[in-house]
Amino acid sequence: DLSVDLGRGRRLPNPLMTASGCAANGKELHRFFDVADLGAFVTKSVMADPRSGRGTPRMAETPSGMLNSIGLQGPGIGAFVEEDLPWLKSVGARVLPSIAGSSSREYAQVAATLRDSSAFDSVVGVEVNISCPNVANRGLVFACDPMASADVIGLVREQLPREIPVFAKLSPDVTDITTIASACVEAGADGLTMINTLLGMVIDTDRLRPQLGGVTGGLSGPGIRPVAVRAIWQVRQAMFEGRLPTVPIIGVGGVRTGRDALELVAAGASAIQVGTAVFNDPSAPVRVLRELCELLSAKGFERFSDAVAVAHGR
Ligand code: RRO
Repeated sequence: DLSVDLGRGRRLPNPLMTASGCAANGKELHRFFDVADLGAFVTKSVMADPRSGRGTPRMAETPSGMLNSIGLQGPGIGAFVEEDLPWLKSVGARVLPSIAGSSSREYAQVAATLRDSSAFDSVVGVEVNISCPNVANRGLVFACDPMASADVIGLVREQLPREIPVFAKLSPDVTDITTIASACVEAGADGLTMINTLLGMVIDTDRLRPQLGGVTGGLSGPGIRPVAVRAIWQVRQAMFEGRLPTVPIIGVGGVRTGRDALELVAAGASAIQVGTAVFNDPSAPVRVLRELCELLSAKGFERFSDAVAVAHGR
């Protein structure tokens, strides 16, 4: 049994998802596998208006993974609900849209537009991205400040029907991730997605200038997996100790194989997102699901949920 409880009575058939930003609106990946086979499809964070993002170059490869300074490029929520969401619905995907804003009002506006859209019945939850590293103030104005995070989450929660779980996507670039996690859950988040990219920078040693147009960027891929494992572990531990209510954690960060996924699951993740790995292997999300399944059976787990947080030994 691979099914996953997302909260608010919402169950997914399996724990594998795309990670926001790495699969745009789904059409690219649907050429390689059926996106309806995933537990959920997570779309690129969408804001109120269309945005072209930061100047190029805005991607760099490093030995530890990929650095991006995209800067929230996107079609805006209007085009998203008119084109992208209906297309995802037409192919039978369960959609977890990621939303963003530059103020809590903008987040609320985006959530309300989503709620009122004709294809909203394909939405299984909403991921609130409070941690984009590539906007003014590094986007971390929300993710680093418990009150600002709570404000955004509370306003978004108010816009959405009861049966839609709200996930807060957290940044690893904070002093104490459990404080932010706790503020989000108290404000109404039904779950947490950990982690967004880790702030980094690359210098071109020929030109002796920053390699990315945006100077700094978000690091994703294998190098951040131990950071994701640590963040998930710390927040799950805080839940065990009653420092915050127990809610589902979606794990994301450098997962390329079923074994990588199991590491995040053992730390406390109830679902797994695969992002950067799709650039090398577009079918990575379904391959990881297959590998995870085989690994769980080989280890004698009858239900996926029995493996969640197993490394805590409780
Ligand atoms: O668009 C981006 O630059 C971006 C976003 Br919204 C995010 O949440 N994380 C990231 O690494 N890049």
